[in-house]
Amino acid sequence: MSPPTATAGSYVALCGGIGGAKLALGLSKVLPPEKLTIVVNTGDDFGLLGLHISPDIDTVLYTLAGLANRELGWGLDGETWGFMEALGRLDGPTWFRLGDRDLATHVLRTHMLKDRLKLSAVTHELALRLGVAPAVVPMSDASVATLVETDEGALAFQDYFVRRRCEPVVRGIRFIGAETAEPAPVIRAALAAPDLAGIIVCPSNPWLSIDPILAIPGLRKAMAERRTPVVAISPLVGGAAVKGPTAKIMGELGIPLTQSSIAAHYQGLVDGLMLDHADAAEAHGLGVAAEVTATIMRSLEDRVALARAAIAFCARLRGATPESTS
Ligand code: FO1
Repeated sequence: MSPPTATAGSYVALCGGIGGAKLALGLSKVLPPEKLTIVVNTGDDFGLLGLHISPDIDTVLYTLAGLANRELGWGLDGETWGFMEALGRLDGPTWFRLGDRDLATHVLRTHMLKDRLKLSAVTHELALRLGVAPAVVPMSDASVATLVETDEGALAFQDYFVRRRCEPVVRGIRFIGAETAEPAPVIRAALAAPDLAGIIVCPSNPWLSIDPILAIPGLRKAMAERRTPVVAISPLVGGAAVKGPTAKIMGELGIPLTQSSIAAHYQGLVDGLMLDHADAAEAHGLGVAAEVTATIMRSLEDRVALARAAIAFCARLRGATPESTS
């Protein structure tokens, strides 16, 4: 793969965990690192055994560092589970699996936060130490917690997602603390950059992974005020989610499993929606520009191709000739 060119404008990507990280990796392969800011959902963050755990940040960092556990989608490659075994023997909580290698990240992050570093500074430091060059930024330094209202009552995100395996029926989703949270300063700067060429909403779960980011008023406002295209990649292919509980949640919230629903969800915020060839018949009447492409990312080549297509779509919406990113 040839190196990225220095001529491209800058891009901001909004990203959740596994699906988002795949596209973030593709973007990191085609853009110079100083031209890419990846804003990561922290609504999934939680405390366990005194540790501050930021699952989506870690998934993005590990993926960009080439260290991700490909089987699980989260955690580190070559992981061992001695800590979990010992914890189980002591009757400690084992529903959320912390691998021996991964544990080092949680311990160090927690230690740095106790030393009064902000989450964005800690994330920057971890990225440096893992050799991740693009800016990976938590959506806010303030705590914002995703709360899932279910038929069994309100559940903290990881209780719903991991402990209950997304089984309870979702009635609504809230983001506790979002109203007063400010975007991390790096995000404001990236969204105000004079060369900002596009904002890319990764194919993460719109309700669970992107909405927490958009729930931060300052971030939403900065996005609404920008003069550059925002494009989203649909997480649905052929009426089903590529991964995770997106389709189940949409069904439970009474939302049809269509590309129109995704376009409607992002209405007023995005200028374009990218959908898979399988959904070409749905490309008209979405109320936003549509781009039909291959959105399923199995290989690195797929990730790079989708990143290039998203950048080219931004260029098309700007009315510009696409920059060379090959
Ligand atoms: N997901 C699971 O389904 N089970 C786990 O035990 C689990 C542990 C875990 C540990 C560290 C980490 O960074 C992520 C982990 N995840 C686990 C993934 C995570 O809960 C979700 O994928 C995200 O929060 C949703 O994006």
